[in-house]
Amino acid sequence: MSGYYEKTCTAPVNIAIIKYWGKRDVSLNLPTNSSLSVTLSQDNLQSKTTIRADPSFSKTRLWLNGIEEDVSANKRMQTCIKEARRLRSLYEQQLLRDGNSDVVPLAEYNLHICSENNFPTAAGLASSASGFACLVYTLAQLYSLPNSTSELSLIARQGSGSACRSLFGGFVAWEMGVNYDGSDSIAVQIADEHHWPELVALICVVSDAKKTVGSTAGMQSTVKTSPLLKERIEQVVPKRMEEMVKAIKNKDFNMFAEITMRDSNQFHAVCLDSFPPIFYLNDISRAIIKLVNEYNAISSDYKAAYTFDAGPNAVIYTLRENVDELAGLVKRYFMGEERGQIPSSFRVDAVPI
Ligand code: 2P0
Repeated sequence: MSGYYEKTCTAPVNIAIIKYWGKRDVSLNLPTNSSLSVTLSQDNLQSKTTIRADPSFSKTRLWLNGIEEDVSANKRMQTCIKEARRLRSLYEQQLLRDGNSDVVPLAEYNLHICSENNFPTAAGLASSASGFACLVYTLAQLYSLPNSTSELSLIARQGSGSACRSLFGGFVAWEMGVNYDGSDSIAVQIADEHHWPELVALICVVSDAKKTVGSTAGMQSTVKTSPLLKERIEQVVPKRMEEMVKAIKNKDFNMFAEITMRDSNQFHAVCLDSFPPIFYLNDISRAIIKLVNEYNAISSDYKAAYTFDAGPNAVIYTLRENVDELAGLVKRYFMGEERGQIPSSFRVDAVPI
């Protein structure tokens, strides 16, 4: 057997509107609550991964944004590769049972994996989500796996929780599941990327700096120390998931906006309720919240909805008809002559769904 097999794929970033924060099983990445996100259009923020399988490779190697990393030190990456290989092995056995004599034993070959993002990795814009989704999707393509996207989401989830949602476009729920082995903790598509074309995300990059508290460590601290988290996962999120699905299906921006802002607020509230407290928002983030509230106050319906992940950068969802007005407002407020303490790296980009 000679020659190599290679695939290149891309995967997009997703921004949660009902946040994942808390793990009930750290090694399997099983969450304490379900979550829901919007996948942004591929062209703007994406990971791109090329994987080559070659019988002559002596070991599996990995390059992230052009720099070689030690795969053996990256347990989550190894888990994803191991799981994809296991599925490929099963598939090869199936093909052999079906009488195919020319099955390539790809599961045995070592891999060279090159992955890069077209946005700054440190900007806190869900690079692990698009990165692991891309790794798993590219492996699935390379191995011609017959598995469904939700089945593949089980693997991506073990790389990074939020990555399971980036395997679908549009509006995606990650159902927390109840099984101890995580077999029902999967991503499902609520509506596809064509469902609500009027919806646009304004990405406001407040800071390129790496986050101070990593997501995994932050979540573990919150699970251990925050009494408010219990209230959130038992009393708040289940109802919110149902309401958000309705809002999306009905394209009800008013309902969508209120739940999005409330859920971002509560996620940062449980961070503050952790002990010691975790702060992800900064003064500019809070000024963005104030600006969106003031913008919304001028009409009877919401026209914009902010959301913040584990960092100070804002994503503001709005409808296409308001994009120019809102982006103009943000730019005047944060990028004008009177910018004061606002860093020169501040920028705002409109990204379709
Ligand atoms: C989310 N975040 O739902 C939430 C909102 C940040 C705030 O998922 O440890 O990188 O890899 O499972 O997915 C960030 O955490 O954490 C995240 P791991 P992940 O998008």
